[in-house]
Amino acid sequence: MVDALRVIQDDGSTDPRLDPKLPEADAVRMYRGMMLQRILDNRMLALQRQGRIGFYGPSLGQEAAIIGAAMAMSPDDWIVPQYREPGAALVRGMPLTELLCQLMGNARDPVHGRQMPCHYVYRKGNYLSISSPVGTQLPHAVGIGWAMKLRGDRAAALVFFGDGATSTSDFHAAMNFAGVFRTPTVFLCNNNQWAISVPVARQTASATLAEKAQAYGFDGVRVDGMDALAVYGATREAAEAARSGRGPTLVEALTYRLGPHSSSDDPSRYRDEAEVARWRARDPIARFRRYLEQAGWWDEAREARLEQEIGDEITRAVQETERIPPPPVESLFTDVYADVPARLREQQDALTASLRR
Ligand SMILES: Cc1ncc(C[n+]2csc(CCOP(=O)(O)OP(=O)(O)O)c2C)c(N)n1
Ligand SMILES: [Mg+2]
Repeated sequence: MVDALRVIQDDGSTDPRLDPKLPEADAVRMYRGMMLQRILDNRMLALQRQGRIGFYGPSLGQEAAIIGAAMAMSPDDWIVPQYREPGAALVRGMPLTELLCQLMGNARDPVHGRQMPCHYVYRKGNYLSISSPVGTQLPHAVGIGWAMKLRGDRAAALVFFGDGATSTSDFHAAMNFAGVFRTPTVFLCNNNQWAISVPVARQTASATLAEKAQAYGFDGVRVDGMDALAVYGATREAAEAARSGRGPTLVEALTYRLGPHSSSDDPSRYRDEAEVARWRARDPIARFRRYLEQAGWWDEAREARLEQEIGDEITRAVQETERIPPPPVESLFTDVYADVPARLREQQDALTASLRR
């Protein structure tokens, strides 16, 4: 069905020429990352419907592309996210409660409730804050890579973006600069077939998105994005090329956005349920589970234990996060100016006085 690089077959067996031969612990960690992302999505969508968080953007169907790519990167590399990759932040070691604090915009939210929900940042894990306008993260990632190259760091920057972002001028600027200056950039395009209600056929007249790399003078590769090992292998190769001075690569991961664009969207208004069902049959998590089972690393009991463990972990984190109060009102005035200007100080004093009354 998909003319793209593929490692895990439908029955869970792998192509021996392409299998990255992950040790059991890494393979299980990859599965856990995907399961955590999926269970978290379901729980957060439910919390949003209950009015306990304001907004959520799920990754349903894209777990393999997100976790596979994130796990292919080294700790010194940077990850520049789009907005659908909390799973990648968790791979980087972001504590679940910190992620939930961002979603709730409370006093322990690293960005003090000033970002939109789902705009995670995890500085300790080299995970850049999200910028909302589509495609703007692409030049940021190329800039990070360019800085690394100038400093002589042996590291790469991975940037996530969608099929819709390939229509932006920032995509061109980033790809062109990366090609000319051979920056250590891994462009990971999650082609999930839709940009909210606009299908990918309306974004481009090219047969693939991967082939766009050719025009910028570097390699593009198309992988089955429902196959975590295919994404992992292609991203790892691209990251190694980047770190060793061979410049950027574009990886197009063919996926499908199985869920709504966000908690504010109803996709049944613009797309055919039969198309969704066709892609649902290729579920990346079910396929990876078959691979684990074939390797003799998984069974019903381990599955049940994992689900229980992740469910409990999320429950505990939600309970803890919901007890944290909102950011103090005075924080409105912090973090912007090193020396607060007089007129702002006046407003701050007026606010403090009025709060005291
Ligand atoms: C410049 C800009 N235009 C429009 C929007 C509204 N918007 C948010 S996400 C999105 C679609 C992006 O689609 P894609 O790049 O395919 O990513 P996906 O959501 O499918 O992961 C749009 C149009 C925006 N955030 N920024
Ligand atoms: Mg898309």
